[in-house]
Amino acid sequence: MTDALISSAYSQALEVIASVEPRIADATRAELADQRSSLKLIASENYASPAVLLTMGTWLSDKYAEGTVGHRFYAGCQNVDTVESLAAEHARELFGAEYAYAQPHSGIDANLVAFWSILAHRVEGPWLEEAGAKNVNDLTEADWERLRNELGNQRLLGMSLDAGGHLTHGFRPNISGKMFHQQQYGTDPETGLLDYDVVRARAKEFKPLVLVAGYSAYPRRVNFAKMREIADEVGATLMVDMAHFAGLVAGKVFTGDENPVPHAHVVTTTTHKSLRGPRGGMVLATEEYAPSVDRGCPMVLGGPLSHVMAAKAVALAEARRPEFATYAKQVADNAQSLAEGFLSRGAKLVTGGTDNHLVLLDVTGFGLTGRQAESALLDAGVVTNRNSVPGDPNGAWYTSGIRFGTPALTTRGFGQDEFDRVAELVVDVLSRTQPGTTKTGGPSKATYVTEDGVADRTKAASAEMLDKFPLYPGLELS
Ligand code: DSN
Repeated sequence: MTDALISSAYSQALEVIASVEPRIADATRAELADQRSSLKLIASENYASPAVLLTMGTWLSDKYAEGTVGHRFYAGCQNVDTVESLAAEHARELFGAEYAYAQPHSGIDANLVAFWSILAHRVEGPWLEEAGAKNVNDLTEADWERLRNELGNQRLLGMSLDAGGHLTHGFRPNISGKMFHQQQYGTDPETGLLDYDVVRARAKEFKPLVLVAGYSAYPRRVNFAKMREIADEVGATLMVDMAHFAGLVAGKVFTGDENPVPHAHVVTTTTHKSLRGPRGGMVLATEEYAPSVDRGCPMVLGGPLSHVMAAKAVALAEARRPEFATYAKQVADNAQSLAEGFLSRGAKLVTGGTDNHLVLLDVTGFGLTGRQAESALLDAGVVTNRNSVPGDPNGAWYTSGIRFGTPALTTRGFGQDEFDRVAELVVDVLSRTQPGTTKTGGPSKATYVTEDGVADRTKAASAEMLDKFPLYPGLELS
C-alpha cells in the first residue's frame, strides 16, 4: 500500500465521520498526534498496521453471527464464516495449535471462555456418563443443579497479582476469584523468580482443577514444560495466558519449553499487545478441548465482532511473515538494553533484569510511589503504568513499581541505543522528582514535585528520537 493511498483513505474517512460528529473526528486526529509525540512504553500496547486498522472499519460490523462456523443462530453468515475460518487457520498455522477460536472480544473474555470450557470438559464429561446422558441436552434439572454445585467447588491455582499474574488468574475482585476456589503462587522473595518446586508443592497440597500460568508483569520467561509436568502430577488442566508475550511466541523468540502451545491444554491470548493486531482475544486448544471452547458464544460471549475477527486474520497473516520474527527478536533485545540502561544508572529492577518484553522498575529507590513516578513521567511525555512489585508495601493503588514494555516503540523502529537513552531520560526524571506533602505535613503517596525544566527537557530529547522514527511514516491527514 502506498503512503498516498493510506493518507487518502484516512483523510476521507475522517471527513465522512466529521460530517456527522466532528468532535469524534477531532478526537481521532488528536489521538494520532498524541501517539506520535509520546514515548509509549506501556507493555501491553502496540501500533497495529494500517491494513489491520482499515479492516476494522467495514460493514462486517453489521452482521450478527452468534454460534460457530457453519452453525450459526442467524441466516446469511457465509462471509463471517469465511472471515472466522481464516482467522482460525492463520492462528493454527502461526502457533502450531490443533484448534483456534477467534471470537473472544478481549483477554478477559478469552479467559472466561477457557474457564468455562475447562469446567465443561472436565465436569460435564463424567457427569454425562454418570447421568447416562449422551449430551448436555439430556441432563435433567436435578442434574444441572448438582452440576452447578460442583462447578462452584472447583479449584484454580494461578500466579498472584503482585508477583506479576493477572487479575483474571484468580484475583478475588475478578469473577475468576469467585467462580473458583482459588489459591495463588508467588515468586521467590529473594530473587523475584518463579520457584517451580514451590508451585509443585502448592499444587500437590491444593489439587487444583486448573493450573494457570502466564503473567502481565513478570519480566522473565516461564518453563511451560515444567508447568505441564506439575499439572499432570496433580491431574490439573494447564491453561496458559500468553496475552503479553504472544508476539514473542509467534516470532519464535520463545521456543521449546518456553513456548506454551505444545505444553498447555488451553492457551489464551489477546491480539493487540506484542502480537500487534486489533484489540481482541483468542483461544488455542488441543483437539480434546476444542468442542467445549467452541461453545464460547453464546456460553459467555455475545455476538462475534466480525470486523475485528477479519482484522485478526490480517494481523496473524502479517505475523507469519519473516519480518515479524525480526521484530520479535528486536523487542526482546530492546528490553535487555532498557534493563541494562536502568541497572547501569543504579536503578533497581524486579528480578534484577528481564528476558522478555518488559521491565519492572522498583521506584522506592527514588523515594517515590508508583503513582508519583507514573504521573511525573507522564508530565514529561513518557507514558507508562504503575504496577505492584512482589510484597508491595504501597498496595495495588499507589504501588511501588513502574512497568515498561518495548513492543510499541520497537514497531516505530527504536533499537538498543534508543532504549538506553529512554532509560537515561526516565532515571533523570525520577531522580529529580520528590514526594509532595499531605495537608498534615506528612509524605504524600500521590503528589510530587519535579524540578523545573525537567519535563520540557525530556520532551525535547524524546521528540528528537521520535522524529527519527515516525509513527505511520507517510500518513498525512488533510
Ligand atoms: N491491561 C493489560 C495489561 O496492561 O497488562 C492486561 O489486562
